[in-house]
Amino acid sequence: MGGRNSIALVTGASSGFGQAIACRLVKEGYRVIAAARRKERLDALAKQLGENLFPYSLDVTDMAAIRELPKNLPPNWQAIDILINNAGLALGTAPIPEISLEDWEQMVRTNVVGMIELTQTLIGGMIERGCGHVISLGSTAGTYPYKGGNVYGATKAFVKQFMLNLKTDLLGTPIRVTNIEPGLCGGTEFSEIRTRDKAKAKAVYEGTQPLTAEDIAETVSWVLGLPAHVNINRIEMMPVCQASGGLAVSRNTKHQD
Ligand code: NDP
Ligand code: 8X3
Repeated sequence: MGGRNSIALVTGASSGFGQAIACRLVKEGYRVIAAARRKERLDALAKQLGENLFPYSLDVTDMAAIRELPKNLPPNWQAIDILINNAGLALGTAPIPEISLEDWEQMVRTNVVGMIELTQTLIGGMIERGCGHVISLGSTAGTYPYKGGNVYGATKAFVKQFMLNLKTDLLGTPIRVTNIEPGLCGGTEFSEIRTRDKAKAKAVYEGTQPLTAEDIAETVSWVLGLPAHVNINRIEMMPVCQASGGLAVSRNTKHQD
């Protein structure tokens, strides 16, 4: 069981990392279920990549749709051994308390609740078949705080700890669990969705050489291709032009005491 002809479900495959991961895996001989809300993009991908890519319309905030997923797939696509929890987003850059509650809720529902539900839905089959790998997209934002990162960073900290705990719960099974934690990565829709402003999104990457979606796909391919007894728990990756910033100090704060 397992190996290059396994079935992988990639969420958020209509753009960015998810699309690059889906392309890379199909080219390497995996069969890929590409899931996202924008089905027309997935259909275009299927046209390009052929019958080893199965486009599937899925909103990961729709719990009923997640639970129905396995039985809605054609029988020869149901044995999903690789789950790539990639669908996710940041909304807004405002610090607390200016950020909107609606944005917070959407981030939590997508990055946290959707990821847990999908993992819970598919993990039983992996355990039964004695083979599987769950990979999630965390972020450096889940480890290093920055101004305006608030709920987005917290969702990614949740993803990191959930994956470590998942690995612990699965001890004694052959299922592998990996959290990939990239820093600055360009060429995707991430910053445009976050800032809701093309010019601001462009400015995020000015003068940098950020990671690319292909770098992330290469990392996914590497962790999957390692011998079955090797588990990469976490990978933190940044472009060479990025580093963690250290602690901040305010020199003029007014206190009551
Ligand atoms: P993109 O915005 O390019 O892609 C996000 C994908 O998620 C899209 O395919 C989108 O598809 C999908 N998605 C969003 N909401 C939902 C939903 N409710 N249901 C199903 N799919 C959804 O971003 P990236 O490729 O850059 O990011 C991918 C992941 O990597 C995210 O989890 C992000 O947090 C993480 N990340 C990104 C970094 C970066 O700098 N770019 C760095 C570190 C981590 P659709 O709209 O069609 O549903
Ligand atoms: C995306 C990276 O630094 O914009 O997760 O939060 S960052």
